[in-house]
Amino acid sequence: MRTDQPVQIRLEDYRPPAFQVETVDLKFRLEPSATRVTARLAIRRQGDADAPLVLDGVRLKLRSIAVDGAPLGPHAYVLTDETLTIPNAPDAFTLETEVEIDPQANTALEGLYMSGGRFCTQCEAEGFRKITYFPDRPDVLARYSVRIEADKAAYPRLLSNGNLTDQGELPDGRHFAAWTDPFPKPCYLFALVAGELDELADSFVVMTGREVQLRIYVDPGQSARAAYAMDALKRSMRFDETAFGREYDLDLFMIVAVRDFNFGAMENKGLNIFNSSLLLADADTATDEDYERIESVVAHEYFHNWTGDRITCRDWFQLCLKEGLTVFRDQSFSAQERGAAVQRIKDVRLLRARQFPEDAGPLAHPVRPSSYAKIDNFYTATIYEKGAEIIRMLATLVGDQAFGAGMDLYFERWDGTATTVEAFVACFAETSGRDLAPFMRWYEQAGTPEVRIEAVYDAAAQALDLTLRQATAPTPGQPDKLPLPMPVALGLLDLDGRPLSFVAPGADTASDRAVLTLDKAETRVRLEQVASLPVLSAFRGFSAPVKLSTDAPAPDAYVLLAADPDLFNRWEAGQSLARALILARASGAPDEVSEVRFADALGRAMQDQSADDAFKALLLQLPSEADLALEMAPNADPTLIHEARDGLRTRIAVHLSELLTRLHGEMQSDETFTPDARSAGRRALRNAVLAMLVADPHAANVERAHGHFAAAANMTDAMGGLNALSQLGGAGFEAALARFYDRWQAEPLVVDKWFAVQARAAAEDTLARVAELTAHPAFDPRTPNRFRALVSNFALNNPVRFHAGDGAGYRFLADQILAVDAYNPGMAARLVSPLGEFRLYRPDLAREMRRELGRIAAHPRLSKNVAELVGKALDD
Ligand code: B3K
Ligand code: ZN
Repeated sequence: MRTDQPVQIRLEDYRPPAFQVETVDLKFRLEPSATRVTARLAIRRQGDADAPLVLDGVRLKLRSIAVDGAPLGPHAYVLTDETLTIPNAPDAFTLETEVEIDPQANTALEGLYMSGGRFCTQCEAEGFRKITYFPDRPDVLARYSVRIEADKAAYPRLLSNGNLTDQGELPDGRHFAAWTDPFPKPCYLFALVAGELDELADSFVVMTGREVQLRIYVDPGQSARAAYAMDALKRSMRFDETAFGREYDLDLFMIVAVRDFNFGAMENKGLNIFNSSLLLADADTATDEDYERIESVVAHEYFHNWTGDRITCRDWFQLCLKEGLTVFRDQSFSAQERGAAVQRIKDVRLLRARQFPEDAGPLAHPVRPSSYAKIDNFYTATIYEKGAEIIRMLATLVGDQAFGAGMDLYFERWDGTATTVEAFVACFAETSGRDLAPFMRWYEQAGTPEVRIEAVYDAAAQALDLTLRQATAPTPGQPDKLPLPMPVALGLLDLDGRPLSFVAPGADTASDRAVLTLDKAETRVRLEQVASLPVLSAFRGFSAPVKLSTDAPAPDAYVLLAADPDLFNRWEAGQSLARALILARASGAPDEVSEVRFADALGRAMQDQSADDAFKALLLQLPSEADLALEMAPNADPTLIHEARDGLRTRIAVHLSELLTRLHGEMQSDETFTPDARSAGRRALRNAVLAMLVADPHAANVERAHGHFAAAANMTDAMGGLNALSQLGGAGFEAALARFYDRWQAEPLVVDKWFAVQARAAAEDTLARVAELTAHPAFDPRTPNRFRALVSNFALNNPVRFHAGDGAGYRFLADQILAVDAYNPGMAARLVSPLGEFRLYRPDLAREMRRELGRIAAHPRLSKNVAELVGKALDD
């Protein structure tokens, strides 16, 4: 089906801006429904002499316009809904405009809007055009000064980027603050916040000895809950100095938490704005997972100061230049703080859960797309997560030293500019002396490569012959795929699990590990001096984002699960064993003997004294239903998958009942809560053990789950208990829910969890319950956190109920998309992807999914955001 699609913007059409803006003076007179914005821009022509000046502007009421102080008559400029054009602009001049905007009515939460009675902004990607007329593109870098005027009682704090240069009183109970940001920046990094906020203050001495003031602003009464974020910020600042040689540049760094925010957080220069769910935490109201996310997002936004703010993107096609790289940097930080193997497993789990399905569906796109209608639709797992994988491969391929030198070169060469992926990769080509042209294909080619490894051991020659093949399936618009250069980190073990040495091609000495490069469709490699029949451990640490299959005999995976020195592959072996067992069940042929063997292997792993609790918790979690759907594609049946996965869990719970019960008891702790990685690991393991135990819901286990919930002294344990009870359902779960709500109804972030646990419940009546909850007095679809807790969670994290056989889940989601699209297109568009995954599912389900996409497409008033995604999905 061909659908009408919004106009596409193309990378190949990129042209430098005709005009640069050198300085921007903004003056805000804040009123909730009639804010006046005066902008004085120093503009200089840099392109063609006859090019008109075209500024972006959306929903602005133009009050006045002047060039070099002289008001422009109505014939000197042209206004449309989206632009202001001055045909005969001088070469260098000052443009002054005054506009009126209505933050109160801004429900899209883009530009200047109100949240909880405060003003705040979100400009990335194209929100600044809703504040004033401006060339709203990232390659226009200017120095900003900002003056904010507002009622003092209602808006005691007035914040913007940079340093505070002036403040004072005004008549009529008003006041002002003036801010100057000395670093040139694109307008998407502009920020303003005004309102009543409590402050948490601290400071940090950077590596060259300068003291930087740190401030976190939160809702009144909440500052104690920002302590962990402050701690994470200081650790991030130190990490960027030690790992990347980058220190903070301004004298002040501020973070503000707001309740209404379309996504996680935003890296505005010197004034990060955060969704409060990613900033506020204490033991009573936040789980260890919340703490972990806060730590990584605080780091991510802080790291953007160099990768994003100091060096930004030339155009939005280069989004991965800042996002993939910054995710790579925050993952490196988390690996240091939380343990490399555990972090790697979590990162790969996320990649598989979110990015692999994207790559397998109609919305597949390259890490650097070549066209888009709404760039907001491209803040995807592909750009972020796969973008980070590319940087990781680059580091593996060129080696630590050339990678470090390449990063230094990048920072030095491109500081203060808006640049491209090519410019970035060229730095590593220079420092490593390698030809990285073929590597660019990772940025240009969509789809997950499938790699197959076949191994033949030649006992007489003591050699292992490996054949590695790669292929990538076609994706929309890219029927033919080229081979990609990828690092293959591997090692050998003997059948008893001891490391086995070998000589890799080109190596002078024997080792038990090597990194090979696969850069053709097929490569043959001979490993020499292999003393006995080996077990191959390939793609250690997930050295490339591929789907791997091998011809290894099944018992090899048990050797790896028990003994691989690479912990990632130890976990991976467990996952692949579990996957095979679940798929066997789903196909109606459970392999009971192997199930027992697998359960025994898990049991032994649980008793391994040398392993981290956090690692064991991950081992105990079976592959997700989404993961399994990918394996079963194009005939995935979510009901079968759910039942098969549950069935295996029950078998493990029964088989390991004694061990798990003992562990659950032993790991209980009365220590005061601390969010450190070791304590969090213990709680994660105990919660994972409970989740497994309740798969065998006999009376003692049910009682154990109730006990766990009732005795919880922190939110991590309470949620562990509540999640386990949700698996059991029935009156016990209802009572726990009621108690939970009673206790926490005044805490929005906890109420979000209350909605989320119900949306994720596998019970048959979940869809009806979710629909009912949309009428709950605490449900407000205009608050993104609340909406996501209920609706997005249902669609993304409850496959068995979302994919109900009668299509009711799809209808519900389509209705929600249409309703939300009317006031917040960005949020609505992010709900399209679960419907876009129809290629993976049974034909009858796929048909229903497409039908709902069609119904959305037929709606007379769709946003560009939703229209682009729905159109692409249907064109497939
Ligand atoms: N750069 C922002 C994301 C902006 C999303 C705009 N639709 C947060 C981040 O990646 O750090
Ligand atoms: Zn980012």
